[in-house]
Amino acid sequence: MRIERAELRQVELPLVFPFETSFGREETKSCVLVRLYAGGLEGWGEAPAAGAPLYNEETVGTAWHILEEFILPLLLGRDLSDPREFPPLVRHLRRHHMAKAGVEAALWDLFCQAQRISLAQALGGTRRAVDVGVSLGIEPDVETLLRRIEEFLGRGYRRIKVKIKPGWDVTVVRRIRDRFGGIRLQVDANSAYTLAQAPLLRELDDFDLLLIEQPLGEDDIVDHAALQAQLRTPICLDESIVTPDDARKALDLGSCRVINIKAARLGGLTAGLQTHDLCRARGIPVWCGGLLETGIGRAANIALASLPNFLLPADLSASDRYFHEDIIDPPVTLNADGTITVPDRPGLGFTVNLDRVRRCTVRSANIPS
Ligand code: OSB
Ligand code: MG
Repeated sequence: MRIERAELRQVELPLVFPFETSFGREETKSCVLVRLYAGGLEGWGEAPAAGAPLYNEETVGTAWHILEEFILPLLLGRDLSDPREFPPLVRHLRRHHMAKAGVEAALWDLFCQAQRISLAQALGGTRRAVDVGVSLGIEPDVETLLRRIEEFLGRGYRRIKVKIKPGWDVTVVRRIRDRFGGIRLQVDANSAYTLAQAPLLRELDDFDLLLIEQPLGEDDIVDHAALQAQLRTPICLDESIVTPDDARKALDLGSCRVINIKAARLGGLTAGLQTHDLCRARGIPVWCGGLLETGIGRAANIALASLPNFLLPADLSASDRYFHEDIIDPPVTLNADGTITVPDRPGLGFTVNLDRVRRCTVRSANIPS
């Protein structure tokens, strides 16, 4: 399939409610959408870099620059016979994983449409529906967070993840357990602690959490190994795992017992698949993380989460948890049993609503222009 041309769009969608983590507060979702044209078809992908380099080093600005100046010029005019041919083409460009992942997702969408198969089928998915949860941010006070949790449990979510940071951790988790009993509960620190705070983190062992996500440095796997040796609760790494090889090293060191897979953080769906397979071979459960994706990025995550070793609920919620109006039709909805159905239509399995995409576009470019 010859990739003829591309369109980039920076979009901004107001969030239904602000999302605060240990690294900052977001009120608007920004990202770069990649649209590729080939053989009368078009494929869509999302580079979920945010406005500021807080979760990782990328931003919408860096993603745009790298896509426009480096990645797309390498791809356009080329004939590919499989999306897996893309990562080797851009391997010499260091990092910029989210920018690469946006293009790779659009390629998968194109190839799946051409073969008339769903993305889940192309990736080797085995589930018709995926178990999901909701990720809730830091709130001005604990009562507000408890009300949010109650609201989402009421909507049918059966796993709750809460963001923690020093000063918003053990007491908050205790209040959640006191109020809601034995719900499936996990926490995410986004690198807010140091190994010196191990005694405090050990207090979390009393609350039967599914896991503690990324307590220490975003580039660390050594201190995490020391911490895991002192904790009963499994550590799950997110930020620290940016390649499948990082996963191997972290598992060799004992830095974690669970891995959060975000294809965008790893540089694309192919690296996501490789990380999944590696963990599966070593008996390590994985789950699908999220980056507040629009429906375009979410659709790809749903397909990936249908693979067999995704054994814990995903950070994939219905469109209405994030946006008043998503940019895909139909929007993603939650089933009564707390799952999201994996679409079986060709490609992403949802239709991109061009009208809504246009309305939230703040910058666009055609390549070549
Ligand atoms: O660390 O998992 C994270 C959102 C933005 C950046 C980092 C993270 C998150 C989430 C939200 O936890 C997951 C989602 O619902 O998309
Ligand atoms: Mg995380």
